[in-house]
Amino acid sequence: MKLSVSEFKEDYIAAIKGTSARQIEDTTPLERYNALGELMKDYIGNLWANTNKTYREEHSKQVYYFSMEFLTGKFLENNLTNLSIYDVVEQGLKELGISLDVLAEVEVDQGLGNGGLGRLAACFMDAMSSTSIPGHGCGIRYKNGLFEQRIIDGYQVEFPDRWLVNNNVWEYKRPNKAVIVKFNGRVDTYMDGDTLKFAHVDYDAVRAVPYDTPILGFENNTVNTLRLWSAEEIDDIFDFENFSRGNYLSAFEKKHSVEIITQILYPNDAYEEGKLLRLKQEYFFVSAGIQSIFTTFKKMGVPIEQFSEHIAMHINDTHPALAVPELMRILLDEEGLDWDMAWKITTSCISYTNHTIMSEALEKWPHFMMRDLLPRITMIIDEINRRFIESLKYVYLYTDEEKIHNMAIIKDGMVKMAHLAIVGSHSVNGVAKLHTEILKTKELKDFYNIYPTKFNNKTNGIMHRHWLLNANPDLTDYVEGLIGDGFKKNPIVLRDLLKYRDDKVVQNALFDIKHKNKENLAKFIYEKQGVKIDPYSIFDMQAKRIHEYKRQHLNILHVLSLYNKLKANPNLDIPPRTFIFAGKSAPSYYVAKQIIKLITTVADMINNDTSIKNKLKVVFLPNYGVSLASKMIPAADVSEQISTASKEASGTGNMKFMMNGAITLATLDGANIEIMNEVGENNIVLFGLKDQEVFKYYQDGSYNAYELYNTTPAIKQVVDQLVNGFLPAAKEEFAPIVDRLLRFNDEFFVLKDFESYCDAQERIGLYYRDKPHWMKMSLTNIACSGVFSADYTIEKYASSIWNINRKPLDFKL
Ligand code: H53
Repeated sequence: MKLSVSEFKEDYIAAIKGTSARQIEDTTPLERYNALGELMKDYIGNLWANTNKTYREEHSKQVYYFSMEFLTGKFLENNLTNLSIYDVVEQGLKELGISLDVLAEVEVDQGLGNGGLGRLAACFMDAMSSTSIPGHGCGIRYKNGLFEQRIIDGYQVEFPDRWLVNNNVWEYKRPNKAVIVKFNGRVDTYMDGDTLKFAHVDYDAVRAVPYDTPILGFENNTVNTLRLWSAEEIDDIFDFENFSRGNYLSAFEKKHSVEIITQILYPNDAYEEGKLLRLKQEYFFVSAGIQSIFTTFKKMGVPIEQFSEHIAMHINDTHPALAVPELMRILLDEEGLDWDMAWKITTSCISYTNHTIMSEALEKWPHFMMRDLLPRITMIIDEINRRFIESLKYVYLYTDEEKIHNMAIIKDGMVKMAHLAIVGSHSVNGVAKLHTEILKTKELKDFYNIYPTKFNNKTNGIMHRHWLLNANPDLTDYVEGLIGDGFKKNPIVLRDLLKYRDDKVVQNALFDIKHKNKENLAKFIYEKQGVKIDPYSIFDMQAKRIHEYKRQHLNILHVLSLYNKLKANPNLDIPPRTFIFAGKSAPSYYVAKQIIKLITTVADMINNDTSIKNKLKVVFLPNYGVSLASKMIPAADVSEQISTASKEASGTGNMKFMMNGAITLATLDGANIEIMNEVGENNIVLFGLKDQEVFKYYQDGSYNAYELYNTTPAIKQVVDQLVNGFLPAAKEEFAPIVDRLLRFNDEFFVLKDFESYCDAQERIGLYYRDKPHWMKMSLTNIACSGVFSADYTIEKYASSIWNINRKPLDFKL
């Protein structure tokens, strides 16, 4: 938008008065931040209203992205960038004696997600707006986001994330758009003429109130909506009779039982606990979301039979899979359609993304639990299942009972949500090429055989404007100076950098930018943790959820082996290295928490040992989230993407690191393979088993971790050090980790890949010492990262799944 510094200052002074009723010099940073937020909302408001008006008038097909998680982080800087007023606002504030950086720090992360899945949803929101696709998010407004992680005595300790205490300036509460969601009760049947009808009666009503956040596209005037639902009390839920009899507390009980639904985000990534409250959350936001979609649809005045020509609904993993029976319920019971028509509309509307093959992450609900909580929905699922089994009997001519049993939606008293999602949608996609291949050939093979055209791949993507433009402004400016600003809208243009691959001036400049980012991070680490790290050392980072399959323990075992080498020979000539870890463990995942304790214990030992002459440092940065990632990633030299092959569906951190010039140290897993294909094998460092080898070992059982440990001194030494008193920790402290590696035969092949990983690390050291070689690799990574922009990913979803054509909006602010 067009805005001069003086116009901004005038607007801002008025906003300060309007929001805080104080003189600017008397206001706190929070008041200043809120005033800026309100002003931005004013700027955005016009565009938002215009976008909606255009969508309405043009009957544009809308897509609704249903996700339990949206890990959006902060909005201020993104919004400034997308309105292209960052510099004007920074200058205007400066003239008023205010630092934009300080205000940006006031904003708290909107941490309504666990990790990759939630962050992907947030990146997709930005990408839909930025590519002018009419796409909106539908999720839950949790009062408590993902817990705050602190490290106390080396252990992870969880604290609540009360992100709403200071209000959320970006959202609009829309009480007039509230809807009722029904739980429990029973279903009565009755005849209406010749038709059998169903009535859900004696239910508990919960009021779902939407909070809307504008999602601004990059310099294109498009503003879509992220709608998050909150469970709130309704007057008749509050028990006045009880209250007036003096039972104050119990009068609030019902209110509490309603509000609890959106109190907390379950802190598990890729693991399902199967709790009733979680099922309630799932139905709550799906039902509320679909009801509000119907309200919008009705305003179009289009016949219901054409619903799927105007509406697409995407389900992010199986968490929103109840969209299938909920849409059926509305079409059957409220719109009066027959089953076949309702089913046709439902399956043409809904599409599903699978994010994992790990069995512990695949959702199943006890049928009895679902039937009590959602009686009508469960009836519909029963009927979908019955019809599906009938169709399978026809396909397999009743010969393969076992296959039919395994593919059923309801099996052994459990409702399998992935099966429901596949049967009820027209598209099933994986999130990286390898992942999709594994779905087709292994995990979902039977479904692929009967529905081959449903399956497709959509490799994940990232919001390059955040991870490059916002997070790394110096690199962005430099790149712009070399190749122009086309990459901001069309990041594939970053490839133009390749012509500078051997240019020493460019290499040195890129080295200096990285070095400055490293100095900033070193300063931050020193301030936060008191640990001094050398910005000339290799910054080697593993930042992601802590999980055995992601193998942070492989990384720390190598650190231990490097330490042993340095102890044996303090003059060993290696480039100094700093290993930086960050990530949260699910609170109930004991081994993962012990891995954190192992990292912090090794860190304490190494960082305090002066005999190794500062050649090695280890840091664990607490409370990993979008903001911390934005500080870390621009400073990384090495990106650790070392999951057991086949386990990481895609990964997206890998893309963010490469875009900032880090070299990926990788297994051939998830999107690492596609990164390798982009940059070439010379610009990535590979190691470890391949997916087929992993499958073979699982199948033939020929891997024996204990034997490997006994016959490989390098492995034996580090594993023993975990439990022989070498580490400054109780002797039994790390026994559970060793048990997983030896007694339980190392499910994730940590020991099997150990030597290959150590070799790869050695290569990293050699390459780093050859600065021109390293900088050439680094530049190649930046140059080839553009294809991983979520803009491209989302365009593929839009054209090949949602059947939506992008249409840039042409009004101006
Ligand atoms: O989803 C990411 C992938 C990543 C995968 C992750 C994920 C979750 O964060 C949570 C549950 C789940 O099943 C999968 O682990 O590989 O990049 C986005 O697709």
